[in-house]
Amino acid sequence: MSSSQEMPLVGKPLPSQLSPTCPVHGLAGVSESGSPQAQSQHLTAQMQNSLRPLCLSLETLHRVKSRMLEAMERGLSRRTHSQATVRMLPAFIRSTPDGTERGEFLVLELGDTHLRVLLMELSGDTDQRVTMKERCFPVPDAIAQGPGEKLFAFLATCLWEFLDGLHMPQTDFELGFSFPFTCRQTRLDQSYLISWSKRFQCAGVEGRDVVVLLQDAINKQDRYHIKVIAVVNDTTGTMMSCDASAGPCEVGLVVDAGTNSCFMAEARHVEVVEESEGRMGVVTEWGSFGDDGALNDMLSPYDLQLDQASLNPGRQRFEKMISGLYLGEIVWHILTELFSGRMTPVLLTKGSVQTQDILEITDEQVGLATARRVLRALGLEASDQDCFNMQQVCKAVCIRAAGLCAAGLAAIVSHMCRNRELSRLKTSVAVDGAVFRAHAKFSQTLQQLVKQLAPECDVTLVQAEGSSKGIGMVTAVASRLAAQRLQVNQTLALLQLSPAALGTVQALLRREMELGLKKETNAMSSVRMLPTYICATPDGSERGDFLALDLGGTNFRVLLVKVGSREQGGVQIISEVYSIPPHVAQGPGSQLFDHIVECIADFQTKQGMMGQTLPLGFTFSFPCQQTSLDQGILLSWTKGFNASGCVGQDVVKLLREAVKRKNHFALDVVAIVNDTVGTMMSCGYHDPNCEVGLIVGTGTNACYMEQLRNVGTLAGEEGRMCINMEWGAFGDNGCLDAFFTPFDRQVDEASLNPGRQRFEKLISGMYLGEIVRRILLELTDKGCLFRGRLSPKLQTPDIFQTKFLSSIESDGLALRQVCAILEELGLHVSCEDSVLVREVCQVVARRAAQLCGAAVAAVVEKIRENRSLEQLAVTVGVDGTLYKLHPHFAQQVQETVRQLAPRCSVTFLQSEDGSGKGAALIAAVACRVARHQRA
Ligand code: 0WK
Ligand code: BGC
Repeated sequence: MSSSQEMPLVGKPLPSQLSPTCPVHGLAGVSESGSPQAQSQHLTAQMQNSLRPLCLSLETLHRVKSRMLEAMERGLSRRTHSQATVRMLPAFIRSTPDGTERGEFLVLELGDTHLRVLLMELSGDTDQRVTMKERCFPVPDAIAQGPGEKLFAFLATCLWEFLDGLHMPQTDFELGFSFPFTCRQTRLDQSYLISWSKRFQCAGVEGRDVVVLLQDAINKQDRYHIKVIAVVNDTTGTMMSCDASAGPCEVGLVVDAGTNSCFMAEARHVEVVEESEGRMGVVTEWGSFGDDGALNDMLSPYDLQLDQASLNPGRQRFEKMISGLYLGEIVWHILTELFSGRMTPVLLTKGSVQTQDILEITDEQVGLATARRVLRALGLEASDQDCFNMQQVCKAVCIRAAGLCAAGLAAIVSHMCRNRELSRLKTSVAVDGAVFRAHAKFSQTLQQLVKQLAPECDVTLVQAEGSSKGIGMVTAVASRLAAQRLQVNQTLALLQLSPAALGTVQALLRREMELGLKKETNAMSSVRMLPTYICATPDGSERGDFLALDLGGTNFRVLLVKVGSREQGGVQIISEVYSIPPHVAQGPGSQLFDHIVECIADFQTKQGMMGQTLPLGFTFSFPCQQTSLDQGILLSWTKGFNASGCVGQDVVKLLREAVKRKNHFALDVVAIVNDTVGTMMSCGYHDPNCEVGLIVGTGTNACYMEQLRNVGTLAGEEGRMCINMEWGAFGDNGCLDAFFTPFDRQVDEASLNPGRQRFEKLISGMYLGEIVRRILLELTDKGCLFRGRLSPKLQTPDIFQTKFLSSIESDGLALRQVCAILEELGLHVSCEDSVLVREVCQVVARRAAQLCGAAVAAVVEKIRENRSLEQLAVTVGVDGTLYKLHPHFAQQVQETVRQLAPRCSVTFLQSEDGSGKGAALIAAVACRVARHQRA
């Protein structure tokens, strides 16, 4: 009962009190354009009293909207879902049509009175032609209220009859089933009936999966092979019937015998389902909104009377105020009040006023004539005033229904806008049902009120082309997604490694390590196991100032490293980052080393160190055969480097020659160090247990402390030697071929060094983005992505940077931002596309992390066995942008090591200062040793 203070009877009410649904004030007030006869009539006080309970102000509708929003949240939340009145049932619709759907699909649409069987053909070409053949079968009461088995047998028989009638050679079909009853759906093709409604009450179906019941009935013949791939609520069928060209249509609204709505929610907000990516169709089942009393303060006495007399008192409150099954009855209750003094047997009969009639009565042209006909049929001699009153009653009831619907719809679109973090939402809403079709003003009122109740949303109502087409589209989309998923699974399966496969990689690397360590077999191994002449890790007694260079990663750095006692603050570093342009990295070697010398000179100048000659540690992150600490023959370039005239040369000598050439200053190179070794030393300074160095950045590699007796390429039995494994080349001898996918081969063939660094090309930052790009090209080609449309940009090598993987996979990144990254690449991206691209990134990065983990497991197991230990505790010093910046990489590496080396407890220590510090510490150790030897 709306409160009197809301609706003054006389005088001009405040705008907020203006009730859009009140005949006196609202849109349906004294008919502006009605017939002249209507012009002369007016609302009596009695009429106003009868209609006032139906008057809902905009304020009230805002309240309905916010209560609907709360009820929706309760339905979406895992915690409150089971008690929620608005159940928010996931429909497992993950995508809307994208215009590439093609093929022939069967639809079974069970309506309140009829069953519609339909064959829909989609051309799948640009103009997406849709042809439909259909047939309707009336559903007798005996079927609607008989045993469930009979109902499904009836559905199957109608289907066969329909197909027989088409005389088609084809016998294989996919089918979508529209079952407009409250169901708990667990998959698109699995749905359990919760409760019947409208005129259906078949025994033995509630609680059962209606797809299984239908499929079993259909399988009782073998003329046709029909697979039920989707069960759809009529609202989702309505939503999906929108023409894709009308732009995104992500809401469906049905006001027919019953009422219901659905929309495409953000999957992460639908807590009752596992899926957290992309969208998920949700059927609100808003008919039961208010069953918890949320609408009690606006129920009219007529609503209460109707409910008490209904099949399900206290339930479907919202539906009983809006839908076609009840509008007629509400009017009937009002008429029995208005004409209480002139009662007739017919008027006393429940159900004597049809919704179809009252919808017609609201029509300005024919309404009054229909009112007269209906009142006569009720046994009343109707005056013009009676007909006018009847029309006002019908208008008030219908417009209130439209108002409540608008409040519900406003709640949905505001929810979507908020959850997509949009400032403005633009969407079409597909509407269908007898009330919409028969009452033009219903849509109009709805459209106007939604604008007022959800001003942040642009909503366009689109009259659905019958939900059958929509159900066909759901089936077609389901078929498309299933076919795409198959393609995607087949493509990505190549990159998914089982624990056994990872164990094989671990064993293969171990074998290569053993081959590499032995003098006789070193040349056969793809892992060169290079001695570094580092026999000890820092012991904290190092002191002095050192210069360090760090070449080979993302940046080239020059560092001044001051090593003092812990009291003096330990190690202090001043460094400068310089770039190595590609033309320098791939030009003449002399140019590269001259460039390095220029950078040193620039640094020394800036630090006021010109004229000082400090011992220098040179981190040179490429495979070098060392014969001493300060000599290293470059075996090959890797990553983006390919400077000429260097391979086979001692790079320390090349540096010294450049210093001479430039004659800027003198250099005292005391050590050349691989970045893995520098990283191990740098971390070892803080954790003496650190005996492994790992880099996963532009490139990848590892080193570890090996027992000298095992290093067959060097003399000596006692003590240990740090071995630079150069595992990037693991598999260059073909031992890993079984693990290379076509994408890996493509990346290798297009690289600067085909056939080499094969393991690195599966793992490191320089290549992951390119692997992803090639998979995206393949999936686009197969029509699984971007509607099969490639963008020139995406066809550009190396355009998909590895840093994209890290951002695309970061948990906090909404899909909208994934779309933004892809749109930057000139792609038209759907929500599903971004979900799939994220999946591809996840699979490629996970494989890289697991392979890296398998390799670390091989190394730590080697150390454990070297020392014949049951259990080994060891620290791995790590550096590299991929390991450090990718959101899941580090954890996936550690997980794999735990699985494959359970007898090693491995601590991963991220290096703070990079390997430049390690190089300086090595220089410090070298100087200390040299001092002792001189002493
Ligand atoms: C930082 C180290 C450097 C190493 C680099 C690797 O100081 O020696 O080469 O990490 O990571 P990237 O820069 O290639 O990602
Ligand atoms: C190089 C290694 C280096 C690794 C990490 C590889 O390409 O061959 O020497 O340690 O990249 O930077």
